[in-house]
Amino acid sequence: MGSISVVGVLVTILALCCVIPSLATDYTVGDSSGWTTSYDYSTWTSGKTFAIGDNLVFDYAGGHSVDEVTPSDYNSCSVGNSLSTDSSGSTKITLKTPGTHYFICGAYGHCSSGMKLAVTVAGGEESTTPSTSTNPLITSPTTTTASSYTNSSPSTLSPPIAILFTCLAVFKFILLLS
Ligand SMILES: [Cu+2]
Repeated sequence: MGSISVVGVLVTILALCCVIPSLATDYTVGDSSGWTTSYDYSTWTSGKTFAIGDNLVFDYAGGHSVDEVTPSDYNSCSVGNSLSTDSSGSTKITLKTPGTHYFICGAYGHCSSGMKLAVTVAGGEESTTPSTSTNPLITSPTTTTASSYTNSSPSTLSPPIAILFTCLAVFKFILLLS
């Protein structure tokens, strides 16, 4: 009695455990305002957490562009040395590396009018092998500097696996009660 629904709940929980870490988020820069002058993008980024694999979507009218620039060009609003540029009107940028990424509008005067965006991507491993970022289970920081815990096996138990074992333990407990 009731064991089928318990199994159903367990399967649902396990499915959620597996799916949640791999979700990538699309962020529309400036929300409904889009990519424009006279908007405070530092306010827009505050409170948001950006992860590797997330996308920035810039929507804008003609006359603007999205230029990825160096920190110094971002601070000084210098145009013309951009690392990449796009003026298609809808620019989607996938955040592939941790650290801070800087974007400005390449139109003269627009950066100083507010069209500048700095996005910091969490996920701290200073790895030079981008192939590891394709596996969502390896995005958790497991660097030796970050783990000050005296765990006997710090690298063998990733968070999703730990959640899975917790789910199994709860399931066994429910079976014992029924
Ligand atoms: Cu502009």
